[in-house]
Amino acid sequence: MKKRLLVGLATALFLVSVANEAVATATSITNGVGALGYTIGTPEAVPFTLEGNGSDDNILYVWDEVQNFTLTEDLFVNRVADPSASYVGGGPGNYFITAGTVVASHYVQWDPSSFTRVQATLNFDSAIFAFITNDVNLGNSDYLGLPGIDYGNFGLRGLESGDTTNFNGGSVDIDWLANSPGDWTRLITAVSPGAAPVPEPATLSLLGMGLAGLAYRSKKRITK
Ligand SMILES: [Ca+2]
Ligand SMILES: [Ca+2]
Ligand SMILES: [Ca+2]
Repeated sequence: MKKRLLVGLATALFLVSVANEAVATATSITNGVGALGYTIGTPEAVPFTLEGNGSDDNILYVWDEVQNFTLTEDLFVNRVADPSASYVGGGPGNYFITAGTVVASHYVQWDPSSFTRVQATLNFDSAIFAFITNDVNLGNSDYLGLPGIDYGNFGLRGLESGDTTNFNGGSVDIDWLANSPGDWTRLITAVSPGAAPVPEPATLSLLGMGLAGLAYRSKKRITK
């Protein structure tokens, strides 16, 4: 009776906690040179609006966005780790990750107060597929952003030709020079073992109905 209700509640809490772990797949930033700090997380508490030169803090940030999402349309990217991979379409200048691929998304921010170069190795718990580095593709992929962040529409947020991104499995070496506004990129990885997909509303409502049913039944038994 009450025990079953408690089991139901514990299951719900467990599922909610699994959902919260959906943002934990950037594992570390190593070999850092040039920044004042290296942070896995957002520059401000969510919700917030990103602005060019809004942080200007010389800290390199990496945060996780939508996790383990099945692409419903081709996702245009700029730099791919393996151009011959089965999930890659297009060619130089118009690469894309094909619809149906399951991806995890992450964002990188380097917003120094004056011309400053940062070097670092960004490490993830799954293979890196691609970087999205230009303004148009960034804007078109903001649906993969972390809910609660308005990614803004300021120009020159992407990378410039001298900014390097060297892929190595679940890690990437970056060497970026920026000033105003800075360098922002979206990094696409394979499905992440460290993150559960965010439960869909249908799953949540089913869960709610299940709990309501359990509560009703246990109440009924107690009344009896
Ligand atoms: Ca700046
Ligand atoms: Ca740059
Ligand atoms: Ca830039």
